[in-house]
Amino acid sequence: AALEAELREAIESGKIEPFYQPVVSLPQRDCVGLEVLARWRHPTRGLLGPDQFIPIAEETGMIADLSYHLLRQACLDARSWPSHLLLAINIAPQQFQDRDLAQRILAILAETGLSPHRLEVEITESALVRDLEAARATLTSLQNLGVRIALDDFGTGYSSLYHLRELKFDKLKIDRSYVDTITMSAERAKLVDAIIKLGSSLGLVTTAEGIETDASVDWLSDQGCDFGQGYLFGKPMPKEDVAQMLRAGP
Ligand code: G
Ligand code: G
Ligand code: G
Ligand code: MN
Ligand code: NA
Repeated sequence: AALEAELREAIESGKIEPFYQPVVSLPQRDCVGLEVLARWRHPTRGLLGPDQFIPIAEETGMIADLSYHLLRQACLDARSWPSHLLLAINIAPQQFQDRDLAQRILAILAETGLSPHRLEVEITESALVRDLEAARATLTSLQNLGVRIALDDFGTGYSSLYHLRELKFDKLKIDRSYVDTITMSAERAKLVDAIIKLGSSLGLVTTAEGIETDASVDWLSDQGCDFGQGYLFGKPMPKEDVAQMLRAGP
């Protein structure tokens, strides 16, 4: 309960900060975008990760405020990056119950001056199960204005062909629990290969998350995976480090 009150104050005073993790092309490893990952600079507990406050924000109805605050900040930061770089942001399943989600996101893009073509929204399938028609309407409004939609954490949770059939996504993100084991387990590798092929046959680009080794890069790009993300290319970092990375090259 104490943390809840502190979280509310932190959101309002801008202490929830966007960190950014590079997304790179495979096999070239050119940075093509950055994913926003929330961090809380807590005055006494140090830098807190999303697992320590996103669930609280979801339970207490603060997740929407938190997300819109982060999105606004991230759009302002992204405006100073080269214009080919995409900004990816996570939207919680619960936010899909807000009928104004697409309008709110588009209003923030307009207010900050970031082109919708530079934004990618990452959702998990839990966002789709409660009300598929509402989710379809939200996704379509965003896509019609040029925002891309990525299906995140694919391979965990539902991983339903039904969702792939019923909704049009732009990208599949393969969960890191698969990626870090592909070079150790032949069975995992076959599943990852199947996800990449499934994605490309449906016209979706694929990103593998959690890449930590050169061997994974080689294997994934041989299978046709388009993009990668992971500590091998860069950890989530504050905007100052992004600016430095972009000056230096990854
Ligand atoms: O479609 P557009 O011309 O804006 O694409 C710009 C660059 O972004 C291209 O080089 C393409 O390879 C890359 N790209 C296309 N789709 C995606 C995507 O969904 N995510 C990311 N990160 N890059 C993409
Ligand atoms: O950043 P890692 O660095 O610990 O993030 C863990 C998970 O938390 C990510 O996989 C992502 O799904 C979730 N996450 C991170 N930032 C946000 C955010 O701003 N909003 C939501 N809904 N989830 C986030
Ligand atoms: O949205 P979500 O699953 O997509 O975000 C990525 C999460 O994975 C963040 O918590 C981030 O800190 C973490 N992460 C990113 N790259 C790596 C990696 O190479 N290894 C591991 N173990 N975690 C990673
Ligand atoms: Mn994500
Ligand atoms: Na993920």
